[in-house]
Formats: sequence, C-alpha cells, structure tokens
Amino acid sequence: MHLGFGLYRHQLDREHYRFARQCGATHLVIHLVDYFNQGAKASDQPVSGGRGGGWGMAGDPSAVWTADQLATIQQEAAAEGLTLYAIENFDPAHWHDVLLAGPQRDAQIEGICALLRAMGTVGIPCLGYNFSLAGVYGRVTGEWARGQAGGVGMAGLVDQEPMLDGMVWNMTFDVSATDTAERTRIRSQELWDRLAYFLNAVLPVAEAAGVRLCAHPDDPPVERIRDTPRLVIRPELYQRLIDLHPSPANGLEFCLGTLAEMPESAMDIYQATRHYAAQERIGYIHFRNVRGKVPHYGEVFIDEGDIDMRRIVQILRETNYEGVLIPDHAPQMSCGAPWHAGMAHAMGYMLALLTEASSKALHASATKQST
Ligand SMILES: [Mn+2]
Repeated sequence: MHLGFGLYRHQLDREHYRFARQCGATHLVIHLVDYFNQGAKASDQPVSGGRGGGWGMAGDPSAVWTADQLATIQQEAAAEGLTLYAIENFDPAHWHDVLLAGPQRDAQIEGICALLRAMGTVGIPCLGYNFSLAGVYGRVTGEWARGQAGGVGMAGLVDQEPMLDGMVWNMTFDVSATDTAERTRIRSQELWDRLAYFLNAVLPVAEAAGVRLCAHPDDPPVERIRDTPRLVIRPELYQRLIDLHPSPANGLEFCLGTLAEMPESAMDIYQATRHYAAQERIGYIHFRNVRGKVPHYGEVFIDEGDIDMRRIVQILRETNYEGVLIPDHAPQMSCGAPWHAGMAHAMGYMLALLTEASSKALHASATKQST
C-alpha cells in the first residue's frame, strides 16, 4: 500500500510535487483535463443559458496526450522523488462520442488505444475514468465539516434539466453541435451497453500495454441527473462492471466517499472494500470521508465522517492491497492556504494509518517467524 497525491493540470509543477512529497506521498495521480479553464466561473451547479457552462470548454480534440508529454511529467515528478502512478479522467474532447455512441466513436476509441500504448511505453500503470454522461454535477458547497470548514455535498436537489447540445461530462465539446442532447436522455441499459462496447474495444489493448482502466463510480450516486442514467450508484453495481469483461485490466478507481454517499444497499462500505480488494480489482483509492447519503450529504474531515477509515486500512491490509491511496479532495481550512491545509491534514492522517498498518504487518510476520 502506497500513499499518493492527486494533482490537477494547473498544479503540475515543482512546487506542488514538493508539497506532495513533503506530505509523505510517494506516488502521483494526475489530471490532464483542464476543468479550471474558466477560472472562478467553473461550476458543477445547475447552469441556465449558454453553452460553455459547467466546467467550461473541453480540450483540443486532435491532441491526445503523447508518450513524450507523459515522459516529461514523469521525469519532472521523479526528480522530486515521486512515481507517476495514474492519469485520472479523459478529456470529453477525446471521447464524447464514446459516451454518446456518436459517429466518431470508433475513431475516438483508437485515440484512447494510442494513449494506452503511450502509457505502457512510459510505464504508467493506471488510467482512471468515469463513464458518465452528466459527469460530476449537481453538488453544492457547504460548511459540513467541523469548525464550519467548507466542502462539497448535496442539499436535496437533483436537477433534471437536460444538458444542452454539445455538452457531456459537464463540459462543452462543441458549441455548434446539434441534437447531441437526444443521445443523453436514454435508459440505463443503453448506457451499460455503451460501456460494454468501450471495454470490449480497449481492454485487450490496455492488457497488452500493461495498463489498467480504473472506473470511478457516479458522483453523486443518484439514479438519474439532468435526465441521464447513472451506472455505478450502489456498491454491488461495481460487480456488474467487472463482470462485463474478465480482463485483469478491467479495474476500479475505488472512491470511498462516493461509495459512502450511496443509498443503503446489500453491501456496506466495509463489505464492499473487502469484496473488491479480495478480487484484486482496485487500481487506486480515493480516500475521503463524508457524512450522510444522497441527496443529503456533506464532505467532512477524514477523521470525522461516517466511514471508519482505520477499519478500511485494516481490511486493505488483510486483503494484501498493493495499490495507491490518495485523498481525492478535502474540506478547506481557514487560513491563508485553505486547499494546502486541508490536503496536508488528510495526508498526515493517512500517513499515520499506513505507518500503523505496516508496523502491524511487520509485527505479525515477526511473531509468525518466532513461533
Ligand atoms: Mn472520487
């Protein structure tokens, strides 16, 4: 088990690599999609009016990330003592028609296969993705954590206003597109079929490249939002995803926060962690805590939510989990650097849990050897 840190595109620099390393991270998960190109206007709130809402414009459709670009980031991170472990999320510009079953689907799948081969060449083992039409959408910010620390959550509203044409995954990929909204207002089975088509096409390439596709559950995990279906909205639906394809490259980006936000189901968060870790399906873990369930939940500090994080680490140790844990996101703390302080707090707590787990493991093997 390794401690990692997630960085957004605009944070891929020496200062942030050093911050991650100072927090105890040995591994990095990086975002290459620019969710912040609108600056302070970027939002996952309901938007009325023009396109370009949500998180703004998707990237350049012709510029799929190359081995050279990835190798440069990898080398810069390595110079600061960090292993580049995963890329998190596709740019909607590179796979909108995979999600929408549009005319460019197969061409975009070719682009994704090229990315997988590039990652294999460079040696980056995980590619996180979120097979979702609406994407992360409909959360609000609130002061749910102790001391009125601000974070994201839901306050009862599940917006069903359909997306505009040219939008998917809460970003705009084409301002001149027409009729794409009809491809989002579909039944759940249709979206599962689109996922199966995608996995069947890319998993053999991923497996050959030594890269694992890792699926994030739907955040927030509601049945429908913006009149689109959602796939992994209960812990047991991760099994449905795994059962779509037997390849070991068919993995999970296991988000504890999203899983805990899910309505009560047959499998609680501890059973789910054991079930999927024991199958060796977890590529990496979003290690964060919440209080409540959809549509009423709030992000809280890692040590005060509904999940007993120490018990999760114990289960991971028992199932010999060998992947990476990252904080995902954390409540912001009242000071001159709210994001840094929130992340440093989460990282310190995680470092202590992992240190405890490895010393227990050492103690157990010493006891075994001496008997
Ligand atoms: Mn997550």
